[in-house]
Amino acid sequence: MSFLSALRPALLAVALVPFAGAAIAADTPTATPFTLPALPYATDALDAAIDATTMEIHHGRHHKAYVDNLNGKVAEFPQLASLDIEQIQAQVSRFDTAVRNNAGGHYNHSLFWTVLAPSDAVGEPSAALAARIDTDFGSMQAMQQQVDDAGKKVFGSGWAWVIVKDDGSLAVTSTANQDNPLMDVADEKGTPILGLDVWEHAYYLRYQNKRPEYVSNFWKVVNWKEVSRRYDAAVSAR
Ligand code: MN3
Repeated sequence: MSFLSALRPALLAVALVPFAGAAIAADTPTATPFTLPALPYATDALDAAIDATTMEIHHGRHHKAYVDNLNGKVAEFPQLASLDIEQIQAQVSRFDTAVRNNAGGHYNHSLFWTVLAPSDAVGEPSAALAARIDTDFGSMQAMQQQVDDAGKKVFGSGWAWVIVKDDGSLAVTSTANQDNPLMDVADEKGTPILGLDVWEHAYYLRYQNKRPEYVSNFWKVVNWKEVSRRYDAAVSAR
């Protein structure tokens, strides 16, 4: 596969525009199809649960590193450039451990920022999501307890998730490292609608070893409008 054919069409279009293309030397591999999304709020906006310094480092350094490292794998695996980040998860076993870790890290954090919101703007679960939570867990409180338990029991680094399974039901699961339930290698697969990052980098500055306190405060900043939107999208896509 030639280098140019590996580029995403959008990038190719940019490269073919006169003048704009002049900045991209044809013989220089500069394909960086993955980009760090901006935070949808200020770094101090989640202070009810997460301090500004943690947000700055977590987004600006940790997430950025996953994006940079994933872009750094495109020369070795040119097909990455023609896949979106969800598609990569679904076939991650075709690639190496570095792609698995960094594509997972990019997907997971991109989801994480959107399912959080300032505590005065978190909204409520939609009627459809609330009903599904009651059906599958008995109550919101019971679902939160399962997520808390999943987050606390992750040994080392990982994530707790609420997923929509193929049959439309909700489940709580956890993954190690930067794995997620979209991955073809996941033990329990589904579409994540809420993710809780329990890596120490997500909470250590404020909470040190008190992961349960971080997990408890996490619920103050869960963006129910976005979780509900993701629930609707997952159910519609089935
Ligand atoms: Mn993280």
